[in-house]
Amino acid sequence: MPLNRRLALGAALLAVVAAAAPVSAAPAAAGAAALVTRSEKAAPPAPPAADLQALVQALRNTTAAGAPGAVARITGPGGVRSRAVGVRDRATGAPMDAGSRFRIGSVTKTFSAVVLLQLVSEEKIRLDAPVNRYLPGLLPDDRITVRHLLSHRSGLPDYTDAMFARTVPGFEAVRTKVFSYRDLVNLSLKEPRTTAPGAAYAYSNTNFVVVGMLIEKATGHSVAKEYERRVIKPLGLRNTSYVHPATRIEGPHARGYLHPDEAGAPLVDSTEQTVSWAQSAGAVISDPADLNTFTSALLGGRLLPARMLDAMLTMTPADTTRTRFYGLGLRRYDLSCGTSVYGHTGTVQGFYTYAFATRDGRRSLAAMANTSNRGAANTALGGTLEAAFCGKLPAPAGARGFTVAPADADLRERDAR
Ligand code: REX
Repeated sequence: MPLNRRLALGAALLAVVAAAAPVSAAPAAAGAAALVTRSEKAAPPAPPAADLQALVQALRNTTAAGAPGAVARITGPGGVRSRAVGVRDRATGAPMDAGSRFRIGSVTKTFSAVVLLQLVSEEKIRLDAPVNRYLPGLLPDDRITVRHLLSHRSGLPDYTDAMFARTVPGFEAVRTKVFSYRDLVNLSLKEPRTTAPGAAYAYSNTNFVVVGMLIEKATGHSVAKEYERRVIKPLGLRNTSYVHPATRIEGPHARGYLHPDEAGAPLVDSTEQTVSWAQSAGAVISDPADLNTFTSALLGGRLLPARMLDAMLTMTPADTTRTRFYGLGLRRYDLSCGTSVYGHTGTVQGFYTYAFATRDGRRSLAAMANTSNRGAANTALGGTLEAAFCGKLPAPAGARGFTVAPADADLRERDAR
């Protein structure tokens, strides 16, 4: 075997050993099925150059699949590149552009996880302590820990499954509502738990509603204030805000369009809503530049001490393809070229989002389509990851490969139930 290959193999073996250590030292980390499949610390090879034509193709595929518009922005050592197709406002015909704000949905979970892990590093909260230690009597099981919430292993059911079983009526019923966190937890507790604490990954918005409660309890401040002082201000994110329960998106923004369940029914303009149904699980507003800054800073180690970032990066499989993983408020996608990217996806009515960066934070991608309840458009938007980090054209719809693994697997799993 050539020397360079032997060295690479040796490094890979060391990496496996290094990765295994924190798991055995912290068995509560993620339950019985916990698996760290590779070292998140080893320096990976630089990913292939981004392909801008492929990026535009992925965006066109997204509009062909039913999104009025789509946009992507890449930052990296090569500079900033952004591309947009279609419209951000169907009424005025205004073109989509990279300066538009939008609702980032569950990318909010990464913001909430960062704040919570800062509180852990300040010793205000312990990752493996029961949630009920901080919020006495809130949860029906003292074995549910803070880490279970952040890794979607609490077994707390997702109240949004019932809430949005019928897409447009479900949305219209909550669009101007203001829920307390406790209202949302109570909705969840009406249903049977999905797993025993720690037993398995099961994506649930309830987990990050409770994370919001923990943040407010430990700091005595609103999550809005903590996002502001711990993330938004330090990173200078000028177009990022948490305005719950205000319904408008201030400043230049894309309008969001929800696909009804009924084939052929007209799109519903869903731009204005409280997003009270999601709050700390999904109500942040941002733009592509700020999302690039956020994911690059996070993976670059500028938001959390190394120990906390390592905890966030301890991944377990999140689907059967073994290309999708979940850490603490953070996803990992393994792309077709071998590059792994870290970040989150988001879905709120009218908006699909991807915000990912390489392990070293040097390259990041933010992509958005101003539609939702249209899985094909979300999957097509996921093709921007292949373009940005693998330099590859996305596989055509229906082909075997990365892009056919549903980009919204968590939503589809739940829709199928
Ligand atoms: C709720 C329904 C979607 C959306 C949801 N969003 O749970 C959270 C999120 C905040 O972003 N999660 C995704 C609606 C999975 C993520 O982490 O990427 N769908 C829509 C329906 C289906 O109403 N009946 O598509 O707009």
